[in-house]
Amino acid sequence: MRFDEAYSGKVFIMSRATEDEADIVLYGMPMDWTVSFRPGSRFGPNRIREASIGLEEYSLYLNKHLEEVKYHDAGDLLLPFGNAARSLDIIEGYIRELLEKGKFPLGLGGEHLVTWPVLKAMYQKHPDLAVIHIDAHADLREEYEGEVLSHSTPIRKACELIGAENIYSFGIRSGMREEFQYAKDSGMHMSKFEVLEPLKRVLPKLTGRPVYVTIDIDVLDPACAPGTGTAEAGGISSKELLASIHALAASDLNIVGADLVEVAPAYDPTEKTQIAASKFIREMLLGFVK
Ligand SMILES: [Mn+2]
Repeated sequence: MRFDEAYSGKVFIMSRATEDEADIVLYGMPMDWTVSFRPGSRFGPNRIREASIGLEEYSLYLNKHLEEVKYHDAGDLLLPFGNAARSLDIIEGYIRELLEKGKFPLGLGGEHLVTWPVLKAMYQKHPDLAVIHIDAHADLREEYEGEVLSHSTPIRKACELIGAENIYSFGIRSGMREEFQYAKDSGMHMSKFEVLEPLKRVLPKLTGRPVYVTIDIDVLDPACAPGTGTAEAGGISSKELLASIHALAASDLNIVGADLVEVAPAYDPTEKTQIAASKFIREMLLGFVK
């Protein structure tokens, strides 16, 4: 059993019935077992699906309707609670299969460590991969309390695997002094505090490159997205994140996969975090696959 049957039946609006019919596969990675502060992002994917019921199927920004893109919501992967290593193996194996079938993977987190196995599979398929990482946190730790499989390490691991010069981080406003020193010394790109303007400056450099886009919802100010495990004051607006997604959609990048992670619904009784997240997912579905 690959998908969690307890959650089956909830799908993002206008999902096609089968994977065969789809160019894009939306899938959940309900893992939150390595978080350093507040858990709960395992419930993110389904709350985002529920919130999608309130969305218009038409995007005024992109002048495009969800009918025009073929995607299938596969549900949440069944992951073994508490076992990070095996969970990551399951995710990596699943992404390899999707890539072999020529599908565009669009992932819903879960904690940010889930992006690491996705990147491993992506890099195997695309040796010239670049990564656009939008987040409040650098995620450049080597380990957390001795644990290398932590939600604070995925971007460090990505730098080591695919080359720091191929990693582009935006919106970063939190991390250890050592992480910022590493960012400087390693040759990666890091834009602190801002997202849209530095992103627009970088995009022409990445023309034609295969690019994976990973967005941590906590890049937003907690006023826009309180429903996340490690909220950080001083973030960007939902309007700026939408504009950034649209800048990516309008670019000449070859976007080959994406994810949105760290929605933890229990900390947001207003549900605005997952409501915003469902809109970002709609725009990614409509804009990222040409
Ligand atoms: Mn983060």
